[in-house]
Amino acid sequence: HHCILVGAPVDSGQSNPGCLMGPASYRVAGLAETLTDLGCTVDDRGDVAPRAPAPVSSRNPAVHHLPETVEWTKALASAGEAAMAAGFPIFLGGDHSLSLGSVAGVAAHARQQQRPLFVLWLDAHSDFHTPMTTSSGNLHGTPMAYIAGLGEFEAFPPFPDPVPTDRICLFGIRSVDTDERKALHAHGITPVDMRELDERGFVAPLCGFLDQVRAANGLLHVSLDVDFLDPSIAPAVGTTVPGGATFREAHLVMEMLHESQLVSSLDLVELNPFLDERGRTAQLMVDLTASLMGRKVFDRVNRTN
Ligand code: DIR
Ligand code: MN
Ligand code: MN
Ligand code: MN
Repeated sequence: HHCILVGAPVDSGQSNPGCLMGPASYRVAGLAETLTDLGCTVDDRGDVAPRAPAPVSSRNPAVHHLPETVEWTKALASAGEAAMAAGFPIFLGGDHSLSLGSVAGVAAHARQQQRPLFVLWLDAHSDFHTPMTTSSGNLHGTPMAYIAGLGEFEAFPPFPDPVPTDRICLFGIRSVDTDERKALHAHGITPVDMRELDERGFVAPLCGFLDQVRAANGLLHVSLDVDFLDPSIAPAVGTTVPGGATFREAHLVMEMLHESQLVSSLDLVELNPFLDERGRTAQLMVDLTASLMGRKVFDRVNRTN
C-alpha cells in the first residue's frame, strides 16, 4: 500500500481540549516507521490547515464551534479526495467531527470512480445526531447522519454522495442517545451493538458486512474511534464507555479487515494525548493500524475463509 498520512488536529467537535495533539502523538509513536516496516510506502502530508471560519451560527443554541467545524469539513474533504486519488489515506485525528470531512472526500472519490462506498464505524457511540438534535452541542456526535445524508446540517456543504443506510455498519455500539435511537429506527439502521457482539462474537457480524462489500465491489472506509476500545486498554479519550472491545477483539477485527483486502481508507479519531498514560493509547492505535495493514503473528496457510 501507498499510505497517505493526513494530519487532522481537529478539536472543535467536542469539549475536552487535547485532541489537537493526536496527529503529533501518532507520529511520535512511530506510525510512519511501523507502516514502512510492513512494506508500505508512506507519504506524510503534514497537518491540514482549515481556512479562517466565517461567522455562522446554529439554530440550536447548544451547538458550539460550528464555523470552525465547517471549515475543517471543507478542508478535509478536499485533502481526503486528493489523498484517495494518490493512495490509501490514513486520517490522524483529531476528534470524530473530522469524519464529516474525511468521508466526504472519500465519497467524492468513490462517486468519481463509480464504486459504491461502504462505511464501518468502530465506536461506542452511533454519532447519529444532527446539529438540530444534539443536546451536548458536540458536533463529533453527528458525522454518521451527515454521511448518510439524513437531517438538517445547516452551514455544512451537502454531503457529496450520501451512503445508503444498508452500506453502513455501526459496530461496537454501547451508548445511543434518545434522538439518535429514534433516527436510527426511523431509517432502518440496526447497530451491531455490544449485546449482539456478546451473543454472536465479533467474527460473524463482521464477515457478514465484508461479504456485502465484496459482493458489491465496494470501497470500504473504516472509522476507528478510540472509545470503541475498552477504557482499561485505551484511557486517552474524553468519552470513555465501559464494556468496549478488548485488546484481542480489536486486533482480530483489524486482522480480518486486512485479510479482506477491502479497506481503502481509515480514520483514527478521538485520541486525546493529554489523557494518555505514557503514550499507551497512541501506541495501541498504531499497533491496531499495523494489524489492519498486514502485521500478523504468523502467516496462516490453508485458511478456507
Ligand atoms: C454523545 C456522545 N452521544 C453526544 N458522543 C460521542 O455528545 O452526542 N461520540 N462521544 O463519540
Ligand atoms: Mn465517535
Ligand atoms: Mn465514540
Ligand atoms: Mn494489504
